[in-house]
Amino acid sequence: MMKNDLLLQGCRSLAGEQIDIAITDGKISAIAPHLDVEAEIVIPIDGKLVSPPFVESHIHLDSALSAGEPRANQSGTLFEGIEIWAERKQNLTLTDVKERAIETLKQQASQGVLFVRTHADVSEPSLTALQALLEVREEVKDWITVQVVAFPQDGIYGKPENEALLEKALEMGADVVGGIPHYEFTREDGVRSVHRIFELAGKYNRLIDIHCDEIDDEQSRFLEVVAACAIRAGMNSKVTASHTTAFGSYNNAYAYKLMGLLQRSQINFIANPLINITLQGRTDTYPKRRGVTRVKELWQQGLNVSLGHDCVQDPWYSLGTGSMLDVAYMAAHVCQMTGMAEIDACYDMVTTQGSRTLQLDDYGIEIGKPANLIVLDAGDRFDAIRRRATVCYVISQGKLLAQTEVPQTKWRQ
Ligand code: 17E
Ligand code: FE2
Repeated sequence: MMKNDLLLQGCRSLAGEQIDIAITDGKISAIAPHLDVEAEIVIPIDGKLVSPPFVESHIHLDSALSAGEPRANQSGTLFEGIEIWAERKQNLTLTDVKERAIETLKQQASQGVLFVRTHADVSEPSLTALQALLEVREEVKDWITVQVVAFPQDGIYGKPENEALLEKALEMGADVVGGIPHYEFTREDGVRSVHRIFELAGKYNRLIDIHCDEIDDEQSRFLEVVAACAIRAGMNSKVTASHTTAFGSYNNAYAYKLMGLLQRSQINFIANPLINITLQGRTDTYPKRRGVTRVKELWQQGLNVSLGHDCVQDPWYSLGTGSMLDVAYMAAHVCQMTGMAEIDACYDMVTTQGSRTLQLDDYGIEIGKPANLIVLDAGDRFDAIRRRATVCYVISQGKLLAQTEVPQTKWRQ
C-alpha cells in the first residue's frame, strides 16, 4: 500500500462534513469520511474547520512595515499618504523592500494566506520596488504564491517618464498591469490611462488590476471606462477594479445603469474595507460616508468580489496584521453583510472569490489538486469570522508550513 506523507484525521469541511484528507507528493491524494491509510505524519484535527487557504488579493508589499517613515499621516487621507510615500521611496533599496516584504509575507502565511497579489509602485525611476518584489516572488515561491502588479502610483501621465516605466515593468516580468485614473491630472488623462493599460495588457498578455475611483467624488466615473474596455477587449474576468469607493457615492439612477454594464463586463472587484473606512469620508462633516464600494449589491448580482488588506503598517494605514479574518470581519460591518449567508459570503471573498480574482488554477480542496489548505480553530465560516479564529495549521504544497497554538485562558479564582 502506498504510504502518504500526511494524513489529517477528523476535519470538518466548509460544507459541514466530517472528512479525512491524505496528502502525497504535494497533492491531495484522498478525501473520505474515514481513510484507513498509513502516513509519515498523522495529525488529529478533532473536528476543526479545514479550508482552502486565504487569498490576499490586494496589498502593497513595497510600502508595508514603513509606517512613520519619515513621518506619520496626520490628515489620514490617501493624498497625504501618497506624499509621505513619495519621500520614503527616495530611500528604497532592494534589501529594504525585500526584508519588509518577506517579513509581511511570513505574517500573512502564518495566518493562512498562501496566495498574494501585491502592487509595486513603478513611478520611481530606478524601479527598485518592482525589482525587489519580482525577486521576492521567486524566493518565496516554494511556500507562497505572489503576483506582482505594476502600479503607477503617481499616474501614467503625471510625469513624462512614467508611461515608459510602466511598460518597462511589464518587460521585467510584472504579472499584472495597474493604474490610477482618478489621480491623473484630468478626466481626459484618466480615460487615456485606462486605454493605455488595456493596450499594454494586450501587447504583453497580462492581467489588469486598476486602482479605480478611490475617492469620495461622486463624479469620478472611471469604472464605466474600465468595464467598457473589458467588454470590447474581451478581457472580462482578466480585469479587476480595485477600491471603486466612489461607487458608494453615485446616485442610484446612475448606479442602476452602471450595474447593467458591470454585469456584461464580468470583471472582478476588490474592496479594502479596513483602509477605506479610515481613508474615505475625511472631507465630510456629518453624516460621514463609509467609503466602500457597493459590495453587497455587487455580490447579490453574482459578480465576483474579493477583499484585500491593502496595507500593513504603511503611510496609509498604521494598523494591520495581515489576517484575512480581520478584513472579512470589517467587511461584514462596513458593508452591512450581517445576514448568515452574507457573513459566509465575506469568508468566501477572502478565499474562493480571491482565487477567481487572481485567476488561480488548482485552488481548492479536491483530489489531485496541490495540497494547499489551512485548519482553523472554528466550527464554520461564521464562527471563524466572529472570533477571528486561530489558524492552527498551514499546509503549503503538501508540507506543514506553520503551526499556531490556540490561546487558552486559565481561570485563577
Ligand atoms: N496607493 C493608493 O493609491 N491607494 C491606496 N489605498 C494605497 C496606496 C494603500
Ligand atoms: Fe491599493
